[in-house]
Amino acid sequence: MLAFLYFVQMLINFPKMMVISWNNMISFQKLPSSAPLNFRVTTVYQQNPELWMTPADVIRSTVAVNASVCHLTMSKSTWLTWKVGDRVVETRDCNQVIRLSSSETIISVTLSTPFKTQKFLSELISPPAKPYWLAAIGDSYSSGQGNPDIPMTHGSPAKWLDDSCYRSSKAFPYLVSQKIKNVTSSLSFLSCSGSTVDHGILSKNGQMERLEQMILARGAPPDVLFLTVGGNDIGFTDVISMIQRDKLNEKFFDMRFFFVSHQIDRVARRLEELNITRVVILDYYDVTRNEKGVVDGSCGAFGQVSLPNLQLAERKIFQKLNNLLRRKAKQHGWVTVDTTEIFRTRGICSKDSLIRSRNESMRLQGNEYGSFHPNEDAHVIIAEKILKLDNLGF
Ligand SMILES: *[C@@H]1O[C@H](CO)[C@@H](O)[C@H](O)[C@H]1NC(C)=O
Ligand SMILES: *[C@@H]1O[C@H](CO)[C@@H](O)[C@H](O)[C@H]1NC(C)=O
Ligand SMILES: *[C@@H]1O[C@H](CO)[C@@H](O)[C@H](O)[C@H]1NC(C)=O
Ligand SMILES: CC(=O)N[C@H]1CO[C@H](CO)[C@@H](O)[C@@H]1O
Repeated sequence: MLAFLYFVQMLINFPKMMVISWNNMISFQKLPSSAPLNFRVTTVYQQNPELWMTPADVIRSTVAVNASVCHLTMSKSTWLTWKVGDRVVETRDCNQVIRLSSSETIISVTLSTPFKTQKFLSELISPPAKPYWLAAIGDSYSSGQGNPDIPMTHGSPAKWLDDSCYRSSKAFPYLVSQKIKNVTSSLSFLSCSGSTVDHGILSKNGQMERLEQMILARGAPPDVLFLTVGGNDIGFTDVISMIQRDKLNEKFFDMRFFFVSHQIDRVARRLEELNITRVVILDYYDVTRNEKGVVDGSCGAFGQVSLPNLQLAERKIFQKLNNLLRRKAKQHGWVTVDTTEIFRTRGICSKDSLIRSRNESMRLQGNEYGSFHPNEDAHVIIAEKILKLDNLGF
């Protein structure tokens, strides 16, 4: 008889149990104490971000919740049967960590004791799990070149999220997705050291194509996309080698700038086709300034280069590229991250440098490819700056 009354009361209370709030964590409305049964569900802390590198990752994505009836008084012999979709777990534990895919919206639990017929069923509906989706495409700047996850030691090579792309969990895209408050995040980290628009970003099986496949699997574009592009297209390595040989040819670079401008427009067109509206583009970090904010190559990092040549390159190439990037960002409605202040006194010859030197690169990763890239402190500062941007929903 008592069981029957409980059952009736549960039916009466059932609609209340569906009132839920998903704002910060899944928290189901607390039911009146007269309610015979309710369970508490909290999100389980998950390491952010979940890496989404293929469509399968996107589809498999889950959120872990902790469903608990530990606050109810139950006899020790009670069995709990948790049910989500086709999955059934029988346990004596009063709580259960359950992974929900975005299509699963109902959790139920049945309590049963061996000799009594009491059986209480409760079902709660939660809206689809929705991680904040970040994507990063571009070159070594956003891949985190120069900053292995674990530096090399005697006998074992440096460790990276991906060693052919020099992709690092110390890079700003990863740091930003790690630090997003109160939501789970996923990151499609596609940036790859050495990428240009033609080789890496828009090429066949390139970064944009891989992103497109994930967008199709998801049925929606990423919430925000980070982009670092232009440095390899303009040919930063050529710039350095030309100023070393005292052969900086402005005319040659004028043509390159014309080409890079066109390449960025091609990237913009693809992003538009994919309905990616929130694009954050970073200008290039200035490697040339010392602690006084003055262009300085005297520490030898640039090799044998005259100061006038370095000043010329700084003005006619590095700054000019950043002006182009800012202009393009404005034209395409992208958010720009201006790093001028960050690197104003912290170039490679600064006493307080934020740039990897060749020696550091050799020591950390066993080759020189990391040199001239922002170091891990720089990535932390850039990530902080991005997290403070308005209108990104971080
Ligand atoms: C789940 O909830 C129960 C009861 O509230 C708690 O004791 C347990 O530690 C939680 N488990 C996790 C993984 O959060
Ligand atoms: C972008 O949006 C348009 C219009 O809503 C839609 O037709 C198109 O399929 C979308 N593209 C992708 C890749 O989702
Ligand atoms: C880099 O390493 C080389 C060889 O180990 C050394 O001779 C040179 O002084 C170092 N340069 C700097 C700037 O520390
Ligand atoms: C569950 C969770 O992460 N809650 C956090 C939401 O954000 C506030 C303010 O940043 C934190 O205090 C909570 O811990």
